[in-house]
Amino acid sequence: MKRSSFLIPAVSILILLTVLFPNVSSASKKEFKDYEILKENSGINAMHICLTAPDKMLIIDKVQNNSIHLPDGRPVSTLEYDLNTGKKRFLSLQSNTFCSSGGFIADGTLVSTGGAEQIPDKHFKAGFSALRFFKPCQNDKCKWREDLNGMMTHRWYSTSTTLSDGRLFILGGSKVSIAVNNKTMNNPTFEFYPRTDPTPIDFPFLIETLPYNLYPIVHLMPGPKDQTLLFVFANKDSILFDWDSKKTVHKFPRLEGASRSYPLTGTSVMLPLRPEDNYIPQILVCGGNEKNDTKHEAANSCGRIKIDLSNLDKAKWEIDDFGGIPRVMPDGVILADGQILFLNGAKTGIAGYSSKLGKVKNKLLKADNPDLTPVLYDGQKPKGKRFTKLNHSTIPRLYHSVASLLPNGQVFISGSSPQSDVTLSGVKFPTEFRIEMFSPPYLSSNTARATIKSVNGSKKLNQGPIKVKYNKHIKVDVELSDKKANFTAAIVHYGFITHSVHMSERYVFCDIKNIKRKGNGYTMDVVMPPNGNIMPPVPVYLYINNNGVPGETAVHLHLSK
Ligand SMILES: *[C@@H]1O[C@H](CO)[C@@H](O)[C@H](O)[C@H]1NC(C)=O
Ligand SMILES: *[C@@H]1O[C@H](CO)[C@@H](O)[C@H](O)[C@H]1NC(C)=O
Ligand SMILES: *[C@@H]1O[C@H](CO)[C@@H](O)[C@H](O)[C@H]1NC(C)=O
Ligand SMILES: *[C@@H]1O[C@H](CO)[C@@H](O)[C@H](O)[C@H]1NC(C)=O
Ligand SMILES: *[C@@H]1O[C@H](CO)[C@@H](O)[C@H](O)[C@H]1NC(C)=O
Ligand SMILES: *[C@@H]1O[C@H](CO)[C@@H](O)[C@H](O)[C@H]1NC(C)=O
Ligand SMILES: [Cu+2]
Repeated sequence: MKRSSFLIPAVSILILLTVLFPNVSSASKKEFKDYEILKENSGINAMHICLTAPDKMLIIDKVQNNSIHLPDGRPVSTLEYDLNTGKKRFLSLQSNTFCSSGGFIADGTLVSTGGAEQIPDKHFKAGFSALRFFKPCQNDKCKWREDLNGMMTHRWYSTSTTLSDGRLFILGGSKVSIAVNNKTMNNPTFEFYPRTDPTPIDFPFLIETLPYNLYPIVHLMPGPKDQTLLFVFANKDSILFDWDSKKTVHKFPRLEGASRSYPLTGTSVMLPLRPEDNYIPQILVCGGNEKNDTKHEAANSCGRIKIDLSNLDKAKWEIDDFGGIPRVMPDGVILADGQILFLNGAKTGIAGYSSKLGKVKNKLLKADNPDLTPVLYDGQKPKGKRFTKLNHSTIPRLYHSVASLLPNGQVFISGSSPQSDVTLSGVKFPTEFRIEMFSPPYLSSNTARATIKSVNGSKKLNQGPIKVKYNKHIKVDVELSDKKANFTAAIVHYGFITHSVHMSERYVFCDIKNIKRKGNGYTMDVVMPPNGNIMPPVPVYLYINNNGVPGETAVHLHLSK
């Protein structure tokens, strides 16, 4: 019980009481506060995060003047945070991870890609072409392994995306750390990990989209097994790219209005994929700014495009507002029920520091008027009815802040570091180490939450991912008192999260067959998606929802051929 709950002990006891005495549930449910600030903070800035186990958040900062140190005296730049206990396990790296990217590969290893310049006085090497490998483990012993020249070129602010074959596609970036990309420093190429080509491969789209094209948005296109297509968006433009033939196969119309890429940073999510819609994708791009201007109001707009590959000429952007709130540097988190939570960021300005890295404190703010109010987006509703404003937070989350869904349906929120180095006081927006657990509205619903008891015959849940295969039916047993249960099932990959880009984030609904009442619950067959283009062969979490309310905890699975 304790393992699957990320709450402070007092709340855990209430949850336990709920399980033992379901009738007191309405009393305990009120304990899901909208924002709970955890007792233990992150210790370093959560510039990049990635859930590597159901209760382990891997946090990656840049190399900066953190007050916690490794045994060798260097500042900690990465650690594993235990969501149950708040314990931090410090990890060591030799290279600078400043503004890097990452993603999982088929064997379940997280690969961190790129970074920035060396920091000689802190004994960190350049991370521009580094690859770093983290293979999650059950014994708290796993460490980073590094290959300082694992990539063929320098990549700062590049994007990594897991492909259907379980490789990583690493795109773009600049050759140095830079306030706005330019022709000289641009790296308009891509490469794969594991490497298959002798040189980086040209990607002219990243020349056409200068200067606002860093951290390009990439979504793996769902489709048949041997399809090899990516949707790539930068600035205001987007294409379909075939990574096998290495050719652009379609150019979409321009998304008019704001620029959406760094430093005029917006965000993007692919809406949940549904078997009943033949997995036809719809992509949402929201926020950003029209002008490279620290005082200019951010964009209150979103574009949404449906991409039916059999009728590409019909793919047009539909413009919506952004829930009535202008927002630059938003995070887009697909929640357990498939709705999208947009949060973090600011109402005015752009991303970045105002001064050169490591020199002066940021007196001149690049962004201001923090967006404390998240908006919820229901993609199934008609335009004009999709957004709802939620309760506001009290903590500004500006440049270098993050958010991720968790297996228990809550959202992990951390970071904010708009200064060039750790600055805890004397500035309007200090470096922020506090972690918030946000409870979406479904956690205050009165609907009973299912508890998954076994998956494909295994009762050993969330102690390492359970291997499952594409296209197969897996038997899932749940405990649930509700006699009129209304189930949906989904598998979710949270991805690698940094700078408003949720790399490889993906939500796929699964068909359910043969639902039967069994004991004090149900048994059912959940159908895994057909192939790696629907969900790549990576670690995912299985959610069983009742009337859209997620179960007590999702279960860690690993899809493979
Ligand atoms: C949202 O805020 C209102 C007013 O402060 C409060 O009554 C309500 O409980 C909050 N919702 C949640 C889920 O905490
Ligand atoms: C780093 O922090 C130490 C104290 O923790 C302080 O003395 C030093 O000035 C800081 N360095 C920079 C570059 O901010
Ligand atoms: C590109 O940026 C670099 C680094 O900031 C700068 O030195 C260079 O002059 C810029 N080049 C152009 C063509 O703007
Ligand atoms: C963006 O604005 C900054 C000042 O904030 C300026 O130094 C820079 O040249 C501008 N870049 C472009 C491409 O307009
Ligand atoms: C269920 O587990 C068995 C081994 O116990 C395995 O052979 C089978 O492929 C698994 N089913 C799925 C859907 O992965
Ligand atoms: C079942 O739950 C879904 C939400 O997940 C809802 O849209 C649907 O209306 C519900 N069906 C019934 C019969 O209540
Ligand atoms: Cu950055």
